[in-house]
Amino acid sequence: ASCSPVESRTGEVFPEEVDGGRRLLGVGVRRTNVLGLKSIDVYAFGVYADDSDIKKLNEKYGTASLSELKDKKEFIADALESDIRMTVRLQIVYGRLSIRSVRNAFAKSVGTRLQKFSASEPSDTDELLQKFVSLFRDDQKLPKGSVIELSREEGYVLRTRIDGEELGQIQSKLLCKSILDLYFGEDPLDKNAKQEIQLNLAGRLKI
Ligand code: DAO
Ligand code: DAO
Ligand code: DAO
Repeated sequence: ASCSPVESRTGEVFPEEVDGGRRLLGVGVRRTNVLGLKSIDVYAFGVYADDSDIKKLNEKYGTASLSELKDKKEFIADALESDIRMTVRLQIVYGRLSIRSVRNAFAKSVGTRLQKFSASEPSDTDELLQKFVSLFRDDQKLPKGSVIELSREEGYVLRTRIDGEELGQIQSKLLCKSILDLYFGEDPLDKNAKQEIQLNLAGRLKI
């Protein structure tokens, strides 16, 4: 399966490859409702993974068929858990994001996942959130066209960049998983994108 680098709602175009060999698995859009009245597109995103790291899933899934894997929950759960280098690239399309709304959205989307996943692996979620928040300045601007890269590096290190400038790294399996879960976990921000990502992940096991 191959993947279109153009996100169709927003027209945003993504590189086919980033970070030295991580190839595009799928693209999608993050929308939000304002007062339940109108929906706005906040950013388009692309999800990338390192091909050789994907092969870590071969031992368990190497003999499964594509049609079996494309809907298999356990397969995605293992991809979220495994030490596979991945990058999520966010391209901002809504140019009037306030830091306050970013904070609120973030506390809701990532905060709830940290809580959910830490039920099975105890960890100080408040401290993790604090660490992550402290990467960003209160006067950070995110105009239309800004690019945020969130990546999982070897050994479960979350690396954050804005317009190519590195803000910092945090070693946490839980934080990496909570962020990736937004894009291809059980209750994803964009369901079509998740399906595309899962299908392409499965497809790359086979090559
Ligand atoms: O500003 O009135 C508003 C609505 C903004 C919605 C905020 C959604 C933010 C999503 C997170 C963006 C992270 C880059
Ligand atoms: O402040 O309500 C809160 C709790 C934690 C929110 C975490 C938000 C982090 C997102 C970036 C903030 C930019 C200053
Ligand atoms: O879409 O709900 C979401 C969460 C997106 C996570 C983005 C984290 C990066 C935030 C950067 C803020 C810079 C001020």
